[in-house]
Amino acid sequence: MENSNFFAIEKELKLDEGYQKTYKNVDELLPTLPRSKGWWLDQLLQYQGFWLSTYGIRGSMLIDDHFNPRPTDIIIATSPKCGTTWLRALVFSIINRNSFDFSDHPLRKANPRDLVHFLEAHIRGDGSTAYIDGLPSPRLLSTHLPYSLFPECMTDDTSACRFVYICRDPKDVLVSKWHFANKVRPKGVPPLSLEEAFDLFCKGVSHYGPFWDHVLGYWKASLESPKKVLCLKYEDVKKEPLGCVRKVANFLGVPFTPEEENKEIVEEIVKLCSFEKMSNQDVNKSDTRSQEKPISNSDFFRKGEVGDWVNHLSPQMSEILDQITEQKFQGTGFSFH
Ligand code: PAP
Repeated sequence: MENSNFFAIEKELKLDEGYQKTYKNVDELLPTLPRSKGWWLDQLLQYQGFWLSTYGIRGSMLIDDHFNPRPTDIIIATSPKCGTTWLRALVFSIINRNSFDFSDHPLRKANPRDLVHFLEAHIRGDGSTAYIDGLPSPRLLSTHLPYSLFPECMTDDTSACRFVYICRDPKDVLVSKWHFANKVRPKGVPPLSLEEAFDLFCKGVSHYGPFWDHVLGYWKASLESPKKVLCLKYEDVKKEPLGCVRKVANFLGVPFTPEEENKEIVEEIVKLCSFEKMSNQDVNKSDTRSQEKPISNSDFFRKGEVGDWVNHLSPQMSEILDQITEQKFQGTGFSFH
């Protein structure tokens, strides 16, 4: 969500020349980009092939110019509504499994987005990278940015930082996104109809979309650099949560020891991060929204099911989406089945 005064406040801070230059470049670029209707408050702008809010574009340009990646960085990457909250919780609990007791775990008291920082947002904080520069290693950072928008120093084979990506059947993504949009649209703005959401989504006009190009960027990177990028599917994590948690731990170089297996730590993690458990934590039931936090914790928990699209999309809509998906993924080796 945009806060129109935020950028102005940042610019009032005395940032060094390098930042001033990036902000100037952003200012000059934004008016030149193609625009389309947004899903809630903001318009979406087409930047390097993807539809982003001004917030995302600014974040990407700041990352390009000022982010200092570390070899130990773990980037949790998602296209919105593919399981960001879930993956943040899973990776956080895998990485920190020796630091906390499961009966008194931070995930019982905090929403995952307060534990795993959103890279595009925190890159600016006070307008600089100071906040994320100060985080201890290994840093867990979350992003919605497409893989192609990351600088080479993060994506080339010489950099050791890793990306864990999760994607989901676009029919469920559309339905989840449509519900979310209507929850967070400002009061007084008429609801977004499912038909309109469907049209925008199919045209690729959704946050960080086209959805399919987002998936393909990470999928191809996972084939080219399997040690750097791991691609998961929401449906697989639902079906085989234990296997997927082990896979993520292996990928991140922190496999479960036989002792941990005996103590059923993997089972504990899966239970702690399950939709049922998380959506019932008091902190995640909070539906308080404010100008600083326009999206409440409870907005990230709806049904958490595979295939809920069937209750919303017409057979024709689902057929069209399946056709687009088939065409886009043809010959890539990727599919949702
Ligand atoms: P974001 O990308 O905007 O941060 P994200 O967390 O990816 O949102 O999406 C929310 C979806 O994940 C919701 O899906 P639904 O609308 O189809 O229900 C939400 O219910 C689901 N979700 C949240 N937490 C979990 C979880 N622990 N397990 C499974 N699904 C979850």
